[in-house]
Order: sequence, then structure tokens, then C-alpha cells
Amino acid sequence: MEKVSRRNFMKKAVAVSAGAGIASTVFSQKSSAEEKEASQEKFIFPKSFIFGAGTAAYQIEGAWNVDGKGESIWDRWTHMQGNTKYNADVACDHYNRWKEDVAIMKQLNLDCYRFSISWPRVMPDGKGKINQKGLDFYKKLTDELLNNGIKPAITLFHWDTPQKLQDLGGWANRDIVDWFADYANIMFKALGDRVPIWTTHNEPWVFTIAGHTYGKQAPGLKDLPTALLTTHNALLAHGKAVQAYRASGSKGKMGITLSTSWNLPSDEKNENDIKAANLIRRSHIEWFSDPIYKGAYPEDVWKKYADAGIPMPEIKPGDMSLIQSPIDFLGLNFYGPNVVKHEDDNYWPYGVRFLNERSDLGSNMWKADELTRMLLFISDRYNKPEMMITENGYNGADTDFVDRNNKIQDVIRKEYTYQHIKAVYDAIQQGVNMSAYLHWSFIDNFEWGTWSRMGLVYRDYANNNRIIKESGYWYANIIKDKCLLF
Ligand code: GCO
Repeated sequence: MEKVSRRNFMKKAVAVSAGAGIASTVFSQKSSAEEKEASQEKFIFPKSFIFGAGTAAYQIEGAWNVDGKGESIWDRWTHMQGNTKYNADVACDHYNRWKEDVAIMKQLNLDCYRFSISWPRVMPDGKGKINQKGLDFYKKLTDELLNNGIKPAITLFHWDTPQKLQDLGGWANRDIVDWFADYANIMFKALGDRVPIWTTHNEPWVFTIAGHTYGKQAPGLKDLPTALLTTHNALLAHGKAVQAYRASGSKGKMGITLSTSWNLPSDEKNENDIKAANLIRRSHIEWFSDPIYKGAYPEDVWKKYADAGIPMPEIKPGDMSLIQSPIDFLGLNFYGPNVVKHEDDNYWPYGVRFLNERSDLGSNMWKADELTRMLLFISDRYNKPEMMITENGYNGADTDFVDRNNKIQDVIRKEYTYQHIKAVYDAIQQGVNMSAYLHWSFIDNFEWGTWSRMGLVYRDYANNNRIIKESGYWYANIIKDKCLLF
């Protein structure tokens, strides 16, 4: 639901910013040499700050049934007629083009590349047998990155549950806590000595709540009680994998990536709208981050569900302390805020409606300042944890094109990215402990049912050729000097 509304905002943003010529209005005043220098002074990031870009296995690899890979729930979902128009059987063909892709990352000066491991590529059944060829693929990729001076950041799970485990209940079966920890252990053994940044899950809200309630993405269930059960199991699996990481003796950083629902009340003076906006945020962000940092689910959200008669997951002794296993950083994915209005009879049991705009804000829903506000909020709430932006980027799906000089002049993406990196900079100035900004995405890829041009690298859908977009060259310069300039 929230994903859907987020995408609508992005579409709006394309139209509005394209029409307003936003890049020229904001930057035309900063033309003199002094001003440019002053702004250089101002937006310099610490040398240790990491700039990078990310992808996910199902979105780029292709080779869905090659070299012993098992089926994932996303293979199953996209192969079932009527669910999606496209599938990612071939996707960016990264499984074959990984070397070329790392060479492009090098051209982009990436400090870090965030990618996910396909669990069924490494363990076709999700448990038991290891597929050596699958494991070797990730070893080769990791070594190639390291040889090119690029830090690998591994996401253990970006939604592609092995279908064989789904057949046993998937995330609704508590046994998945052990299955996931076993899989994580295999990865720590294979790459723990070389990979400096790890996360357990990408966006648990999406694969648990969205995937089990709205019937719009794999595994396509429509059952909120099951969804809530999967949130608890996913958090337990996270905790157990964190403990396995520590036990493995690996010396890198271990965290988790959350999607963010950052909401503006439709009417800032209306108490009910404010409450509704907070409830959505708390059921989306704090539902996962409070257990991890505070060892408890947000009480008001739990009560909201329980009062609606929803059977709640059983919490066994020791569960919350397992979930609370200390992590090194919190990864956050941010695209833009939502506008939320209280409406009793809508979106059960939350009682809210998502709006596309708020009149006083205009319809351009990039509100990069809201990223700063969100980072300050989360930083305060959990006592200044280290945080990384693990995803942020502009969905220019309909606007990117190759011009007569073979260039992709994606000025809107540059503007969006500039504003959001600046928002991270502002958060740092206010004491937030930010260590990385990872752009979404490295390359145009498969957006869970459709194609999306969110990359720094353009992909020709017909032949899979790659061209670095102008935003990519621009980003490469920022990374080189650790200095934000337009
Ligand atoms: C998500 C995922 C990514 C998406 C990206 C663009 O946030 O949905 O982590 O896989 O592709 O966010 O929508």
C-alpha cells in the first residue's frame, strides 16, 4: 500500500520538476567562483564516509535456473500468469556480465557496492545441500570488487525466499529462524573474512507485511495475522544471524536495512491526522527497530492490532533478547514522505488514507528536508546509532533516454540525488552518526514486476548493453573528492 503511494509521488515528481526546470532555478544563482568555492567548503564529507550504489540478486542476476540454482518465490510469482507483466529470468544478465559491471563500478569510483545473495542459488532447497557453483559466483564477484578497491556490502536476504521453504510455510514457519541462520553461517564461512559490511534483511516490512497482506507481491498472501507472525520470525532470524556472525569471528559490521514510512499529516493541526501519520510510521519503522534497539514491540501498535481482534504472534521466553542482539549500524532506505489522513473506515485496521499531495506543500513530493528530519528522529530515539542510507534514488522510469550523442542527460536524477545527499550532510552537521550513502540503483533493473530506470547506469532493454548516465559521471566526481557539488 505505502509502496504504491510512494511510487505515485515519484511519478508526480517527474512531471513537476521537469516542468519547473528545477535544476536551473536552484543553481543558477550559484555561478560565481567564490560561491562555488564556499559551497565546496560547506559540503565536504569526511574521508571515511562511504559513497556507493546497490542492487539486489533477483533484480539483476537473471540465470534463474542456471548452474544448480533453486527456484525462489519471486521466480514462482512472476511465472504465474496474471501476476506481473514481466519476469527477471534474464534481467540485467549480471550473472554473466559481473566482470563488466565491476569495471563500470570502478569507472564510477564507487567506494562500496551493495548486493544481495540469492539464498536458493547457494542452497537450492533453502536448507541442506550447498550449491558450490552458486557460492563460487559470489566469491568471484567479491574478489573482483576487492581487487578493484570496492568494498562489498552483502545483504543476506532481499526477498527471494527459496520456494522449497515457502512450501513448508516460509517466513510463517518458525523453523525458518534456524534455516536462515544456517544459510547465514555458510555465507560467513565463505566470505566473512573479506566482506566488511553485512545486513541480514532488506526491508522486512515489505516481505512480511506487504508480501503477506496485500496479495500484490510474492508470496502473495492476504492475511494480516500470518503477516504479523512473519514479522516476528523475520526478526528472530535476524537476531540469530547476528549472533552467528559474532560467533564466526568475522570483523566487519553487521546491521539490517529497513524501509521507511515517513509520514506528514494531511492537516498539521488535526490531532487525528497527526496520530494517523505516527501510527503508520510506528507500524512500519518502529515495529522492527524498537525490538532491535529496545527489546519490545511498540505497545500502541500491538494494541491496535489486538483490539482489532487479530491473533498476535506468540513471544517465547528469550525471543526479545535474541532480537536485541547488538548490531553495528542501521541501514535505512528513503525515497520520499507520504501524506496521511485519518479516516476511520479505510485501510483496516489503521484507519488512514494516503494522499498524493498536501496543498501547502505542492505536489512535488521530494522533500529532502524530511530525510534530515527522519534521520534526526531515529538517531535520537536509539541514542545515536551508526546509520547508513542503504537506498535512495530517483525513479526516472519514463524520462531517461539516449540522446543523439549517445548520452543520457538525466538532470532530474542529479537534482534529486544532490538534494538527498545534502540532506544527509545536514544530518551529519546536526550530530547524526552517518557512515554511508548508497544510491539506488547501480543499474536500471527489474522493479518487482516491471522495469525501472533507477540506475546510474542505463541498460538497453533490447541487448543489455550498458551506458553510464550523466548522473553516474557526476556522482563519480562527488565520490572522488568526497565533496557535494552540482
Ligand atoms: C525497495 C527495494 C528495492 C527497490 C527500490 C526501488 O525499496 O523496494 O529494496 O528492491 O527496487 O526501493 O523501488
